[in-house]
Amino acid sequence: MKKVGLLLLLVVLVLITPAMALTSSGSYVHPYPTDVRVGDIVIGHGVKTDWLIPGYWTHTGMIAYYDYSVGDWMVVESNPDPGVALATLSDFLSRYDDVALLRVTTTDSIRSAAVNFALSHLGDSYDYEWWDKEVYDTAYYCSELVWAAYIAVGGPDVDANPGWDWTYLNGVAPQEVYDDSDTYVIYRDTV
Ligand SMILES: [Ca+2]
Ligand SMILES: [Ca+2]
Ligand SMILES: [Ca+2]
Repeated sequence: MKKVGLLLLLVVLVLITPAMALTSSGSYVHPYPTDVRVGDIVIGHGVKTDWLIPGYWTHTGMIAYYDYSVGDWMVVESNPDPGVALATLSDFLSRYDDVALLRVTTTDSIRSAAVNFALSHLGDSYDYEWWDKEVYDTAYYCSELVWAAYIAVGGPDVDANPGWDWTYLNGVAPQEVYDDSDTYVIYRDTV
């Protein structure tokens, strides 16, 4: 009986630990970033997908434009469902316990061109081939889209390990975008 009680306590602890950082609506609360620019890269750490994605960071997207009717920045991102699509920055931030905003060391015109490339792929499907990356494709995983958008328009290579790597193979993981010397952190919030 004592063992069952201990086990129960453990289960409860495991259940409440991530839940403590959640609001009643089941999402994380972060202060809204004040310094946001078109082409910035937003990155998140998802508790649920942590085991699956190599590196600490699990998802990334790109700041596309400010939507005055919504009153929020829009992020272009690729997720398994529905593929390449738009989300509000508020929604993006609410999904992750740890979030960061990265700025790419380049010009504003390259940043806008990168966004236009990503937007031209809206509706493309998700790519599960994480071990590889292509600039011109009809399927992208999250960090592949961000990386391809900058490469396609003559911007910097935001993959910290452009070639073969034992952890990331030939792909580009959110962690590699975070680690790359062509990006720097302008915002970070951990719940
Ligand atoms: Ca691809
Ligand atoms: Ca680089
Ligand atoms: Ca890489």
